[in-house]
Amino acid sequence: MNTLTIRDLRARPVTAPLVRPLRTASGSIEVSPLILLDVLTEEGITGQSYLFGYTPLTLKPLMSLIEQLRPELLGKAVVPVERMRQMEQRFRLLGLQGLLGMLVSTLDMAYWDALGKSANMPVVQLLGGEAKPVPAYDSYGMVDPAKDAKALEKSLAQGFRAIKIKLGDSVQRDLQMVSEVRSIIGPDIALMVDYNQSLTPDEAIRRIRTIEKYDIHWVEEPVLAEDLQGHAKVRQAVNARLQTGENWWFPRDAEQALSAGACDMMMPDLMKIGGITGWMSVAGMASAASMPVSSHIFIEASSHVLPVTPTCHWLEFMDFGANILAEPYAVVDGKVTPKGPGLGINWNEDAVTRYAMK
Ligand code: SMN
Ligand code: MG
Repeated sequence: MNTLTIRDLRARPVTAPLVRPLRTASGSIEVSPLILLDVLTEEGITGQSYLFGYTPLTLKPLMSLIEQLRPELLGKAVVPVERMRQMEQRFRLLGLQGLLGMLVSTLDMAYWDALGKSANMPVVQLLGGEAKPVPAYDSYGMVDPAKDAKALEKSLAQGFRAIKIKLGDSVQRDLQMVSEVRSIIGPDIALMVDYNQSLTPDEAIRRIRTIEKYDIHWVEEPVLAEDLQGHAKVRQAVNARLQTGENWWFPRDAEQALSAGACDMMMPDLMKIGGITGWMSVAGMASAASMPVSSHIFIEASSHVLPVTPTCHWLEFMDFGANILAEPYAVVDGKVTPKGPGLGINWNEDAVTRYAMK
């Protein structure tokens, strides 16, 4: 395999409709604000990945950041570990968080995609693994059990064996949501809940105790993501297992959460943890700590890294890319199988034109 050289970057902002708008205790997401990134190489291979901006207002600043960073990457080799080192050194004074961290991680995913395409292999295989199916859970926002009963039944009919819902409304609403969803899905389906950082540690302890009887598979981000001591305090006080990680920046944040005893399981986000390169070092830490690892959004790339994660747990099925991909990833029998070459991503050009950010 010859080394690839970066010839250019192409970035296109889109705001695509969501298959299922997302309501959380910390705000709603009505559209999917994405930057579609192409890393063009001298050799003719193009690495692709997408960045999820959370809100459309991040897209213009990100486009400008890409334009500014571009000259520093042109002519460089597509060697993800070296590019990560370059970014760490270049931005040591500023730090790699926020929009810059998202961009650096997204670039990393595109490099890995290019390498996979160049080797004509799915990325999972390049990482030393097999393209095997990963169990997925269907990820909902806050639900209205009466209105959403049909959707939940459909999830089960698709083969999902686990469902996540968002909590953090009033205590009564939360209790009602959990008890009604549990009765719709029955006792054999794993039920996860996510408070999206909305509670104080004391509130979290009280409120989690009221839902524990519904057999909760994990309780996610009950308190502020960066409050590692708060997570640890809640974890000590309740029976349910604590899940967190989607807001960790790069592998060092994972290490700090582990040291603080903040969680029983983790769910790093590829776009915040340092892309595939960052994920792989966290996978090592998690394995050494015997801690289950699930993914956060980014279905496509996550399906490639989970099979090479020794303590692989669940893939989150929340689809922000469905409407701009030529062949969105599907769930078969409740599982997602990585596709190649690369990350198995191709843009649906008609959709990209239709949903281009105005
Ligand atoms: C979530 C929050 C924001 C965007 C996507 C997903 C959520 C989750 O916390 O875990 O699914
Ligand atoms: Mg979450």
